[in-house]
Amino acid sequence: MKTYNVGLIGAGFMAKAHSIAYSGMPIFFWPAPALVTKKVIADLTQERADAAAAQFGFERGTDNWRSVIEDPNIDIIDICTPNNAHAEIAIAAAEAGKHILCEKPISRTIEEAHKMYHAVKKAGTVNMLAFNYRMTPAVQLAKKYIDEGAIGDILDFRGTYLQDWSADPNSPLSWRFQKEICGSGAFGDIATHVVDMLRFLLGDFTEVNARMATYINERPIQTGVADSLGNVKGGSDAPKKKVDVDDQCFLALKCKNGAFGSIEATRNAWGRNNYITFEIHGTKGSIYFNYERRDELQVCFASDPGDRRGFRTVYTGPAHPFGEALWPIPALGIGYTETKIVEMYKFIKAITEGKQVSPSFEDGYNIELIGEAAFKSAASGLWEKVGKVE
Ligand code: SOE
Repeated sequence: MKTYNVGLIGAGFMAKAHSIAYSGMPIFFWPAPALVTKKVIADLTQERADAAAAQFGFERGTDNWRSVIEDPNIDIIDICTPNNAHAEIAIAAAEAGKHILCEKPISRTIEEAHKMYHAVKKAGTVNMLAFNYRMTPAVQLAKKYIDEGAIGDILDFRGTYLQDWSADPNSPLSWRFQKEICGSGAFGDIATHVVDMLRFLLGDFTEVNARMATYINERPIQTGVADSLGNVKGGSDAPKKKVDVDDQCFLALKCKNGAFGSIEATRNAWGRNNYITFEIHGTKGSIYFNYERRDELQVCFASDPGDRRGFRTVYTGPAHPFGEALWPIPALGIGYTETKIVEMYKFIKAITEGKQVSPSFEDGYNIELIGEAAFKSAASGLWEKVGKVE
């Protein structure tokens, strides 16, 4: 069986998820399309890289990410850094002819997304963006219902991504609140996941009318490099710095297929943890998904007799997309890890078969274009057209 060597850059929370996925992919998907050897992990210091290598199962650590890209034995570059490093690393990796898996969002700006897209297009290597939630079997099942016409023509949709890890004004100012590093706040960090899922389910968006708001205008400066994702340590007397990204975004969207709907996101919604939902209404029925109950898909069919009509719950299992490879009984439980393992399976399969996979850098660029139109609309107050990949 073919084995690919991976070099992973950035040793935080996402590196943990990707590392488990490299190991878990052949355990679930056997025979695997190929195996992956965790060769080298890079981080800002040698000490952190060595610690991550030991914890995540890499052969070695390095503080020099360029050496990973220059290494001819490395086939795959996996980018798990904050957003400000995506473009530089991805472009260098593409120029070195590597396959690339990159964490979302694609970049901080349209200019970066444009360059990244053209670099991978020129390289002709497999490129993937880690929008993992669409890999959830229930989301894939929703796609099946829609494509089969089971809920008819799509009329409208609403999507949410609500979390509360930054609702406390004393939760630290990590890179996720600094425009220079992240590009945008709630939009890039979490709304993009819902945009990806709804694009996957419904197709392209053409116009957007958006509102963006920042409620917590300054936060205590984070100590240390690791992102604590809001875990408050210390009091409010720590020195503070300005937040220059959106806390909350609300997008009204028009879809190419004629449907109309909304997407909203915030990381300040007390009581909501990873509340990723969508509800889609069609002429023949409706579909509802909530990631916090990710083994379930709720469906309602207009054709059911009036006295029985209502949402029914389908628990995903072996009969559903990726189900045979996952667990043998419905509702044994899909977790975050499984979504990452399915993502990894699709990525490695695409490399083995020499085919491009979705979500690709092109998808990421499209989502960045939706963001560009949304921020433009928030400033103008008008409907703005979504630009084209060029
Ligand atoms: C923080 O909001 C975060 O870690 C996101 O960056 C991830 O993409 C999301 O899946 C979990 O929450």
